[in-house]
Amino acid sequence: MTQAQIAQALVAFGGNVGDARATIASGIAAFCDGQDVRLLKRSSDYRTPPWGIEDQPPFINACILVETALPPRELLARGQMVERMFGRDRNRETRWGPRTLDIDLIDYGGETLAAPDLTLPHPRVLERAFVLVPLMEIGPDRRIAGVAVRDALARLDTGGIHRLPDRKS
Ligand code: A4P
Ligand code: MG
Repeated sequence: MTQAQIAQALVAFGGNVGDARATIASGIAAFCDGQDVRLLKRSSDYRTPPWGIEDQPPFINACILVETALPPRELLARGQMVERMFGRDRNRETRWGPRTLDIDLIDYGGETLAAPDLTLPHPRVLERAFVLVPLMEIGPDRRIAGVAVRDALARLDTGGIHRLPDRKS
């Protein structure tokens, strides 16, 4: 019997339409089924100022560390399926604009890939405090594109990013 390759991946969740905290909680539960994708760590939720297009409501962001037997493109497809489950419709939105749920693959086992449908590590992660602040909680020493999360974050402005208390379940 061949053993599936197991990899660790970092995955970022964000949203700013509707009850984004509830959507992210349900989205993480749907993404991590405990079989193909196992949740190892989850950051707190953060309220973050909008990046890219500033004239839109604040986002809620969180990051997770998972263990998975899925190859990178299948993990991406799983994220896109979960985005659709929570009402995301790419045809009706603008790049960097408001969305119910955005799921980005930040890192997959340290692999590098540069294809239109999937770039690894995520190309804009080192510029984004809204990803790096939650990542600090789950892996400050993890290296992304050769840079430790804590060092990448030290270069950025974290103003306006607030950790939110745990939700009552
Ligand atoms: N794609 C390529 N590489 C990846 C990857 N590593 N992970 C492709 C996920 N997707 C990847 O994504 C566009 C295409 O990127 C996909 O078809 C996929 O094949 P999308 O989610 O449809 O489009 P998008 O999200 O509007 O564009 P983009 O550039 O991915 O936007 P971002 O980077 O996700 O930005 N401000 C705050 N504070 N918090 C946020 O969460 N999010 C955005 C969206 C803007 N501002 C924000 C936040
Ligand atoms: Mg995206």
